[in-house]
Amino acid sequence: PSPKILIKGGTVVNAHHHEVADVYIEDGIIIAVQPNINVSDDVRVIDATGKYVMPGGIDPHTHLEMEFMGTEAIDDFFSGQAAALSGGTTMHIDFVLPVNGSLSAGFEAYSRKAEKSCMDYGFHMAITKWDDDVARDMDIMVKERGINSFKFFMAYKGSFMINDELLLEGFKKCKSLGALAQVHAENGDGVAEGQRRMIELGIMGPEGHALSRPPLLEGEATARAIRLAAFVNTPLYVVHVMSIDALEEIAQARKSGQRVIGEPVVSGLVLDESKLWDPDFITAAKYVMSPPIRKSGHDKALQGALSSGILQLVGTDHCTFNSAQKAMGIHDFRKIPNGVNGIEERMHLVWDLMVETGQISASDFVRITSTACAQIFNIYPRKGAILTGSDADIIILNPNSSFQINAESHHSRTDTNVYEGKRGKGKIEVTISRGRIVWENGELKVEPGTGRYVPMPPFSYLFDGIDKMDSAYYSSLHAPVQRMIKTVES
Ligand code: DUC
Ligand code: ZN
Ligand code: ZN
Ligand code: ZN
Repeated sequence: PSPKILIKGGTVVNAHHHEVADVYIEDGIIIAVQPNINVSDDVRVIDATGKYVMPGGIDPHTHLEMEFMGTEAIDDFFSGQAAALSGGTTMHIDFVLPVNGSLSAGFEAYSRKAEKSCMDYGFHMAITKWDDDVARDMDIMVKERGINSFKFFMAYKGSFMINDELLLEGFKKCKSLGALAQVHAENGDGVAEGQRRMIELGIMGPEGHALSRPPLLEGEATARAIRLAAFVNTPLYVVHVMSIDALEEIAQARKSGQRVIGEPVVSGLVLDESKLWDPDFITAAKYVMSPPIRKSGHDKALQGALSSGILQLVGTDHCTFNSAQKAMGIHDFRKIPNGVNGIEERMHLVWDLMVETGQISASDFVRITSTACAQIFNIYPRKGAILTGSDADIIILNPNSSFQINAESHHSRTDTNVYEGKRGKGKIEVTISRGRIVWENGELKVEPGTGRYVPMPPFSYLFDGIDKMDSAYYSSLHAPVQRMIKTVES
């Protein structure tokens, strides 16, 4: 049984409001949020005076123990989650990969991997091919397994990549199920061509990674996915927006009224590509992820888009490989396993980068690190809020303390950290996961098997009224075509 806890005197921050109040927790649930709550002696009291009490972070984009590029991501559902909790993230949504093309088998495999979980988690699912079995399994995933989002890879030619025909089929299916379509937006054929060019030029090092897949390939795929989603009239979620090119497509689509969501990741907000030119291979290779970390300037633009609301929430794409794994690509950048860390660092880095600099408020911080994710994936207000009845996933941040990041002291299993040496203001001193204090005084208290699967129901607000848009689309067609559509539909 989880203890009774009273968090006293902190500033309770939600996305919609903040106030000085106490928070009382029992059995993993928030029982009361109000000033001056009195409790009996058996209640653990935490003094949060002068500190921020906020919903735990939700990372919408992780890859724990993913089989990828001939190896497996080194953080599993226990180590990755332990790292997350030490950095104030109390839930993540991981991407299930199909097994031998089967979504059901993929779901079973990931459910087994996740049995050792120490915090709550949900699943998206990747769609890597198209046939009747996949379409039927999508129904089962949505109706019986709690999955309401499907990701399509427009890159990774020869493995995950799908073509426009499949993208259209997939988008239509998503729409019929009330599930959100997500895209990894890079032009995979363009990337293959870019890689050939590098090899011809004899550029085999990590810098070849950035040079072979420039922002314009991300912009092209983002634009294509947005237009195909408009054609099907279904909402679209663009994962890891890394460039101004992609950002501008999203901004334009949103301006025209299209329901497009854009997710930058911490590496794209904080880092720039110069590290890929480091003469030491491992130092450079640890920054290899896709889409690549861009030139300085893209980071600032992404920050601005986040503060102005063009982009809505921050993920990480946490997908860690150690130095030995990164060394698989020592003679050929195409073989460097793609991925960077971030699940542990996201909350601290975003606070320091965005709130400390005055780009956003504390309430905005809660929105982009937690609430928006819960709303988009339809688990709000169980998650993403400090409200009576919500799960007690809570962090306490001391704005006057500071953090420092290095591989030696982090909790991830990987032996490097792309944020090595970074310091900043704001320190997450306490993390509470469904009513259990799991991070306090710099100490983790986690147990495998305590995390729960959070099913995500379809039909979020993103779909409400979207068929009215259908009529707008139909009415823009010529009258005879409209009559034909009506005949076919009736
Ligand atoms: N990009 C990465 O860097 N890693 C995992 C998958 C992806 O698309
Ligand atoms: Zn207020
Ligand atoms: Zn991706
Ligand atoms: Zn990813």
